Amino acid sequence: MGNKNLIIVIAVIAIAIAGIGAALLLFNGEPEVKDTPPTSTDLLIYGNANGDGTIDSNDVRIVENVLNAKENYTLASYPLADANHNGRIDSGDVEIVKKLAERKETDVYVIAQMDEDDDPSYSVVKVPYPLKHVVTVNAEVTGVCVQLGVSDKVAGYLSSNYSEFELYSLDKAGSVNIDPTQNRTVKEAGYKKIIELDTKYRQNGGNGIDAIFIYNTNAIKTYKADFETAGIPVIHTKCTNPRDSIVGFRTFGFLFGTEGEKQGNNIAEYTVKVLDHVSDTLKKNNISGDKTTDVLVLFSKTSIAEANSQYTYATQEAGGNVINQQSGASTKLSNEESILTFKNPAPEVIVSFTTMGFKKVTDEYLTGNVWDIDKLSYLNKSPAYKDLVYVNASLPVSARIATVAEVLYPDLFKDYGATTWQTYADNFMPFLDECAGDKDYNVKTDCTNTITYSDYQRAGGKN
Ligand SMILES: [Ca+2]
Ligand SMILES: [Ca+2]
Repeated sequence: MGNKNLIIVIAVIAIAIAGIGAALLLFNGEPEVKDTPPTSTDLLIYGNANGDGTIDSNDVRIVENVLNAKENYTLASYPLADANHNGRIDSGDVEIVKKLAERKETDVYVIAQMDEDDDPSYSVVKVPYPLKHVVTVNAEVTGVCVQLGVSDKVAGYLSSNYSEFELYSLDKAGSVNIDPTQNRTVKEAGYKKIIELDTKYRQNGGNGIDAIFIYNTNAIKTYKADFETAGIPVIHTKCTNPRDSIVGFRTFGFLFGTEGEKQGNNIAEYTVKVLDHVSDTLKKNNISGDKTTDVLVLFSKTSIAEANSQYTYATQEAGGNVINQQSGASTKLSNEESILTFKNPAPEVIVSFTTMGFKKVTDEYLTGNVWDIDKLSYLNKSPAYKDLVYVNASLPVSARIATVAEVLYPDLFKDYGATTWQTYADNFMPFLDECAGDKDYNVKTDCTNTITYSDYQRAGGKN
């Protein structure tokens, strides 16, 4: 063995030992030192001074160093060190970050995930840690809580169109539907029910409803001021946007205490793994530029996805060239011409995201809702008419992207949609086994993930 090789071997062993040392230290609760000022953050919580994916002794040390004006430690470099969010560094920041590092009860300031045009007064929200009772409005955020395994913390949810599979863990935990007549917006009945729940959970010195999770401002519309008066914080999330979901699952998982934190981190890591696999596979096969598939992205059957829609992002992460990147609000297809405006380039595939729950849809649904109902008939004017694929919008982010990647590049991602979804269901939604007839949830036989034109024909569709 030459000297050079020996040095390499020693270096490798040294790294391995350092790795073991770091692992042992982690096991004993002492994390490796991470003191560099953050350029972005994996966990949107004030007190996460170094911006990594957790709050630990590193953050405590940084906040103390900033407080003591140690060289190179300023609030400007470590803006998240302001744990009590009062614009300056003080002993209150140290107090909060120490409690968070030990996962003890405290007030915590969380950064909301919002669209640019959302009300900036929502951008930082104070909530009690850990969250014990929340309300979720919108299927997106309800799904996140279910996937985080914190259904027992969801005092109430709003939705009218869930299947019993999706509701299983919520029903089992005694969570209530705050207004079965509404799907995405809190109206009077829902507002009253939330206040009722808040009163219930304030008894015996409780905090009441710790937070309402929403997907967009439409969710609570005119009730914003009323919830402020009632002292119920509202948290925006963009948890179904691929990249936002990674930070979102870490952040909102963290807020629910150690179990939610663990599950949120695992989901975030799995999502990163799937996104990396898709982009690596595309890169390895030189799929870029002209070689990408041109896609028209629809949702809710006749709506054209806008540039910052969760569906546009999902399709782009799956390697699609989205041809309908219009700015502003999503618009509806209204006539034959509206589908023909997309011709330069023309779509090779139309991906249409439609909420189908976690169950298999019936042939009647397939023939009655897909392609041949009157208002959709103009879809058959598109040159990509028979290349329209409905993708189940209920699928979690990683499964959704894997499924779209398979739709767009079937040779490169054969079976990847189903294997990703099955892995996700097995690891993060074990309750689905209890829903399945044979007590073993199989995404291929128990769920409809996509509907193609040939599926439609097989079911008896004639258009
Ligand atoms: Ca940290
Ligand atoms: Ca402060």
